[in-house]
Amino acid sequence: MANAIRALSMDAVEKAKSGHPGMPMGMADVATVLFTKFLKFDPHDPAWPDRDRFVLSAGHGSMLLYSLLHLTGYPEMTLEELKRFRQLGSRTAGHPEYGHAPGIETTTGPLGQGLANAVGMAIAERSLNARFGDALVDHRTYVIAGDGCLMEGISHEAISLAGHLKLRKLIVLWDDNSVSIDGPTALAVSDDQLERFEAAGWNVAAADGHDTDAVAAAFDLAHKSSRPSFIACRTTIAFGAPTKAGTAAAHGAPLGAAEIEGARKRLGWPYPPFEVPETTRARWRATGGRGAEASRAWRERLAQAPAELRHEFERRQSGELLAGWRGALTEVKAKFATEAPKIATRQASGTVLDALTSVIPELIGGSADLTGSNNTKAKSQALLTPKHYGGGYIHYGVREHGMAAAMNGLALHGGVVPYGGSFLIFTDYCRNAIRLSALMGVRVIYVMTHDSIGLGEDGPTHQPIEQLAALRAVPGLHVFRPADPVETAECWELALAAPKTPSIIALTRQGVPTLRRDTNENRSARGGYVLAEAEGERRVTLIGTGSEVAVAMAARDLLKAKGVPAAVVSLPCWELFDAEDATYRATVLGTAPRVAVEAASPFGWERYVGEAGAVVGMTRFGASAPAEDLFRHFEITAEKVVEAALRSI
Ligand SMILES: Cc1ncc(C[n+]2csc(CCOP(=O)(O)OP(=O)(O)O)c2C)c(N)n1
Repeated sequence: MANAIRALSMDAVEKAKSGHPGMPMGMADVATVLFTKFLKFDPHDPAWPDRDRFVLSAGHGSMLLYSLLHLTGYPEMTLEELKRFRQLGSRTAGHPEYGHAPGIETTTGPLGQGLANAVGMAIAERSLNARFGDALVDHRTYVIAGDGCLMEGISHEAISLAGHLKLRKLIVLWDDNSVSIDGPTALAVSDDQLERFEAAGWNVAAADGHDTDAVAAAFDLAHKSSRPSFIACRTTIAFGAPTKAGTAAAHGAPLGAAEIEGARKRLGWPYPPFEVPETTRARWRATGGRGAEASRAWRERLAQAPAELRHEFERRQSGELLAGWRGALTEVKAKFATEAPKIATRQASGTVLDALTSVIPELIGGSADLTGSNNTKAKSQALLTPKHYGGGYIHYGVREHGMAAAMNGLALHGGVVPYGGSFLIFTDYCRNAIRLSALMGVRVIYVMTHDSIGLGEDGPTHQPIEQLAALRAVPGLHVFRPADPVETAECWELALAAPKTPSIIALTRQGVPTLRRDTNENRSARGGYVLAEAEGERRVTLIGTGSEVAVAMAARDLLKAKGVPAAVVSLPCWELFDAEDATYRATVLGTAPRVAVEAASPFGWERYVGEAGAVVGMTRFGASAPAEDLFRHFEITAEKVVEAALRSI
């Protein structure tokens, strides 16, 4: 059965003239043990919520996954698809892509991400188990990780968090083949991985990855552990290849006709390319059929569960929020508008969360050790800990990248809605995970506070300059920068209402005035709108986001005193604004000259202000000083906006 994986993998890579045959051939035995004996799955019910999750973190070995999905009978993973490996429009992309075919649980390829996603999946499982019980939620998360995954920094964050949270249903299978691209791993790494995982609180074991009994015994032990488990599977990369086995040459290139012929001989696999004999196919199909009874029994348990529990479970799985959740926001918005507080938008966000957590019980919040700064913990939230997985708040520790990737896993698992906080500057520390949220289209909400020089004394290391531009460049990511408490509530509403889009909510540390007094309509929903129309014929349009909308409003007053009618446009979300029709955008932006103001890199603002317009922004790094001094020093002031406006009209 393992040889079927090996043959399909080398054949597909050969046909595509590109790909990674070594890893699938090396891990074929381990994967066969996992799928034939342990993994709970049903190819005909691939979205079965209580299935085990299988994550191929070493995504370059994608043919391992595709072969398994094909052989076990996932209807979409046909032999044709294997033959179209790495071709445009196929389900068999170079690296596994979430959504391309059932059975692909996450997009992997950037090494280490899958491992960290799996931590999130395992957290989601424990969380839902605490809420819905063993009858409905009781599954494992398996990961195959390679040397590369374990060398990546993110693996440290992931395994440390998993050990701390005692995620006993997480099992990592390490493809311990001592080879990566440059050659033997000894060139670059000397870690004792078993000791490393043990130090992080894991149960560890080692097995010969080609001895199926030994691998199975390690699984049995792992299932009994009260900790997450790490199984080092000693393997030979490209097992079976006569000259390339055990060498880096087999990592990422087709083996070539002669080597493949030699491998077929060695493995005792005399069949032509892409052919799997019926007896072997039948055994794999039987493996695929193993889970049907379990999934049927599970559906029966769900059907027999108390109606309220069942409906809640089904609602959460669908990703739909409880009817009426927006009502909680309506009240908060109305209160903001009436009381018109001058508060930081991070504080407004905290108030919003206090209102949301009771109406959206599936929210799982957290912060990378900045809870008090990010205002991410709602008053009612209990901590999610090994003793209480039912809690709704995670102290992720100083692990931004691990947090972001875990949130992807939480969202992918389903049944929960993750949000997590850090400083906006540290989006750079978790950028790849943010990018993958967007690539996969999952609802992950990043609460990123301290969004400009307005954070003050912490200085230029902490003051974002280019981060907004960089995040706005990510396709499919909504970057919100609300101007005041009302917009903050509106942006939260928009982030939650987009089940397939990740959001960044960039929030201030410093207080901002409440500018909006109308709350009937979510005006942020169109991305940008006229906050204050010019009194008289518009001579200039001032555009701002976040805390600089108040700067634009002050500039508008100064211009008015000079007899220059100016409009102020708040632009909290470029992506939503760009999605509006041209007429709306033209009406908002107007035909008068435009001046943008944002305490960040001007990069990208040309598109709104045009050649003739001006941008008041940051063209260098910030400095350490009180916020008001910095705005003056860097000339992000109403007076400078007025000067720019007068120059441009
Ligand atoms: C973050 C990241 N960096 C670099 C790469 C490029 N890359 C792909 S596979 C690989 C080597 C991985 O070695 P290992 O995990 O031992 O895989 P094996 O050689 O056993 O297939 C590298 C550097 C990547 N995919 N992701």
